Amino acid sequence: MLPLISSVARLVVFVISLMVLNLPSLLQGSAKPPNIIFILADDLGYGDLGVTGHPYVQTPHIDRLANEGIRFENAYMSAAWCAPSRAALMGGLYPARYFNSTRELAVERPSLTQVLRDAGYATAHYGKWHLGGHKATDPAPVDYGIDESFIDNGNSGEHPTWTGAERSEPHHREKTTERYVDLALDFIDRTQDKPFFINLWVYPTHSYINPTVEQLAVYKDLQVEINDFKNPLQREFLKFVAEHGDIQAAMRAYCADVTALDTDLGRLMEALQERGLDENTIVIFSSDNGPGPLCNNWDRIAERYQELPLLLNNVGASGPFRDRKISLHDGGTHVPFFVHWPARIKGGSVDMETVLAGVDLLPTLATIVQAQTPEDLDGIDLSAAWLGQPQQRAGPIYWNDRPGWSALRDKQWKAHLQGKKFRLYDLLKDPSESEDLSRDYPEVAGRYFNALKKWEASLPAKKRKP
Ligand SMILES: [Ca+2]
Repeated sequence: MLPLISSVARLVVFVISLMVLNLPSLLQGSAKPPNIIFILADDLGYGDLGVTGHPYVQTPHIDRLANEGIRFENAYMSAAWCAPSRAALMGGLYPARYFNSTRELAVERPSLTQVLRDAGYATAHYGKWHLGGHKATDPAPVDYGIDESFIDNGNSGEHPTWTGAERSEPHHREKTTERYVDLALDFIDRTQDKPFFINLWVYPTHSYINPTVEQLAVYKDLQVEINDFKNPLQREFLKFVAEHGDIQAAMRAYCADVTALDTDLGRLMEALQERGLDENTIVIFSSDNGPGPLCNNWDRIAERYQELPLLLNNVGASGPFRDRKISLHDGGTHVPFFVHWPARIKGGSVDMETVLAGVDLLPTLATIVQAQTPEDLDGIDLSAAWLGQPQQRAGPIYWNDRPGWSALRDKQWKAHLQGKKFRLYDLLKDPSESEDLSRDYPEVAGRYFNALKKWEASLPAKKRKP
C-alpha cells in the first residue's frame, strides 16, 4: 500500500503545484509581492569584507545584511570582467552565446528588468551600466524595460546622467554612491502603487580610488602586516611591495573606499526600515568580478600614480582564491553573494553546497515573483536555495569570455581548457587551484575535457569588432 499512497500523495502535490503555477501573477492576488534591490559592487573581491574575513576592512552594515540573510559560499559571476558579467545577470545567458564583442546586451532578448516590468514592477537602474556603448544610437536602459535611470558608462537616452561639471568635481567618484542611494530612495518614495525593482550598480571598488580626507580618517593608523594575509594573496602583496616599495597608502585608501560604500548602504537599509519596507524587500549584495589586477594599466597611468599613489584598486582581496579580475580561476569569478529578505529568509543561513552563477539571477527572481521565465536560459531557478534548501545542479556551469580559455565548475570540480592544456582541481580540498589533478583522476578529467569541448563547439563564432 505504501507505494500507492506515496504515488497518490505525489499526484496530489503535482496537481497542487500545477494550480499554484497557473495562478495569475502574485500582483493580482492578495499576497504582496516583494520589492527587490540588487546591489552590485564593481571589482570588489570575495575577501574584501569583514564577513568574508578581511583583516582590516570595516563593513558593519554589509556584514549585518549577510548575517541577517543567507550567504552563498559558492557563488560565481558568469564572466571575469564587468560588461559580460553584467550582461549575464541581466540576460540569464552565458555571454559567449550572444555577445558581440562582449560589450552589448542583445536588446531583442528578454532582460531581467523587462521580465519584472512585464510582471507589474516599477523598475530603475542607478550607477554603472556598461551594457552598451555611448553612442546615441545604442540601446538605452529604457529599451530594456527600465522606467527610470541615472547611469554611467552607457547611453542614458532621455534620462539624466552626470554633468561634466559634476564629473570634474574633486572626489567625484567617491561621492557617487551617496547620490545613487538618494535617487533610489526618491524612486521608492514615488512608487506607492507597485512593487519596485532597483539595480543599484555602485562604483566602488573599481579604479581609480581617491578617498576624501574624512573617508581616509578611519584607516589613518592602519599598519599592514603582510602575514595577516594567507597565500596566494600574501605572495601577491609581497610582489606589490617589491615593485612599489609600500603597500600602506594603497591599503588605507582601498579600505576607506569599501567602508564608504558600507556607510552609504547602511543608510539605505536604515531608510527601508524607517519606511517599514525592510521586511518584504529582497536586498541582494554581490560584485561583478574579482578584485582588480595587481598592476592595472601600469604604463598608462604610472605618471598619475606617482602623483597620487592611492589611485589604483590593486590591493583588493580575492580571499583564498587564485588570481584576480580577468582570470577564469576562482579569484576572477568567485564573489560574495548575500540575500536579505526577512519575510522569507531565515537569518544566519550559510549555504555551502549550492553552486550559484550570475546567469541564475533572472530565472530565480522571475520564479520568486511568479513572472514569466524566458525559455532557453543557461541559468536555472535557485529560489529554493535562496529560501534555505540547498540545490544540486544537473550539470556544470561554464565560462568562456576570453579567446582560447574555457572553464567549468561541477560539484567540487573545476576544470580549465586553455589552448590545448587541460587542468583539473578539487575546490573542496584546494580552493586556490594549486594542484592539477588531471593525471590522478583520468576518468573525471576525460569527462570534463569532453564537456568543455562540446560546450565550446556549441558557441557561435566570435564576432569581434575591429
Ligand atoms: Ca568590474
